[in-house]
Amino acid sequence: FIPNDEETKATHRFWDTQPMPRLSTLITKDESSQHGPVDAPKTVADVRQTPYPLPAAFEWVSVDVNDDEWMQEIYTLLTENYVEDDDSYFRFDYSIPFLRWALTPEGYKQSWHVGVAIKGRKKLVGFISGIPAKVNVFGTSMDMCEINFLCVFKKYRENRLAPVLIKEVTRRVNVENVWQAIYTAGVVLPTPVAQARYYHRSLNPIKLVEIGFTRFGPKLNKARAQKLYKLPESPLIPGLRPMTPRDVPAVHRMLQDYLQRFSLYTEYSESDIAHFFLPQEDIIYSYVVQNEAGETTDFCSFYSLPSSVLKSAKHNKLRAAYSYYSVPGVHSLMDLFKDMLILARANGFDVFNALDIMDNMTVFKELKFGIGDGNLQYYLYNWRTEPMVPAQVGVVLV
Ligand code: NHW
Repeated sequence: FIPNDEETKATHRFWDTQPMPRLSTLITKDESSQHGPVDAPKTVADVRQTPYPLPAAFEWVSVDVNDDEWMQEIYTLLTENYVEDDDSYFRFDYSIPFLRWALTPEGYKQSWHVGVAIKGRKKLVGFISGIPAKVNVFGTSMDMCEINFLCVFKKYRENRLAPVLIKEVTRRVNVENVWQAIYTAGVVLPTPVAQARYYHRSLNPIKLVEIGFTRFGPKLNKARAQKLYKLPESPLIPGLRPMTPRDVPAVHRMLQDYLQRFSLYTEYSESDIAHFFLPQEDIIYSYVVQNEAGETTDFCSFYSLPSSVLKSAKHNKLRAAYSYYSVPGVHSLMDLFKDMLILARANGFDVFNALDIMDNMTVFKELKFGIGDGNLQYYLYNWRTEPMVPAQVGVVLV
């Protein structure tokens, strides 16, 4: 990843104060080959004990995700204010059950679910979340925090509330003796470790055109598009079936073995495997292949993340499936992806999205994925390392 001139020269009032390598230094091999924390090591005793100050009208809340009213608040904040595409055609619409799933792996901490509320009211104007994760970077295994769902209510934007949320979550993470974090974002900030790109596979091409997600190329019309993207009714790999609790140890083994080949990956515990991969409708879809001897040989998974459709008279929701983790064994990644497309279509998804990370790039052409616009940057907080190409990245953040 090489930042462009504009990105290299941009000044960042907040990010330039953070323990991140400078964008302009990334390209010098000398500095980038030194792996390690950017900040001088600290102890919990060095960490500020009190929350950062907020404007008088606001207060901090550690959101209780088991409280339905607070979950509804997070949902409303995100569904009205979270990530949109550049032209505001779509906005992510993470469901409440999905958010609960994403925020509560074993060992999660309520204090890392950080909200800014209007004082004395159950009304959120900002949010950021962290969950614990063991992350391996070029062979070094670290307890990290995985950051996601940073959001500020539209009306309160550009008031430097985001830096306060980031500093406060950092403080709460440091208090637990954790000093590194991983996160992804569309924007280029100091300094990505990798830059990935989304690819999209149409499952319901007509709807995708109607909502402005895609356009028919010069040689396509409705009938041709339907024919081009047509898929079989049911999966083709014999013995492919939904994952069950009994598959957890086998999936754990397969995934851990497989992920070790990447320069950046999560070290899952068995409990994480059960939490993140056991199927839940409209959240996570996981499948294993079992051979005639009863052995589990392959694994594949995708998650459900719909978007609100903002500019269509005919549709208000885009149902998108996102490739999660897959482990080829007896069958190829191509065949696993093909079955995921079939299953996603059968489950009513309109599009199947995947990043060009891991070995995903090898399936896109044959399976008729098209390249998306915009990149997804991967970041490590307070960890200097070598830049990676997407094929070295083995982490998917939902
Ligand atoms: S990326 C999704 C982020 N969310 C959205 O895009 C939702 C829609 N946008 C908003 O809600 C996945 C607001 O625009 C946000 C910024 C809140 C984005 N990451 O308050 P100000 C994640 O959740 C910087 C990091 O005035 P605002 C990952 C920006 O460059 N920084 O802006 C999150 C500027 O700093 P600079 C971002 O528009 C990772 C400053 O914010 C950013 O009202 C977080 C301006 O602040 C982004 N996506 O609110 C980091 N977008 O230096 C975690 C903008 O350039 C770090 N900014 O002046 C690790 C923490 C834990 C460490 C533990 C050891």
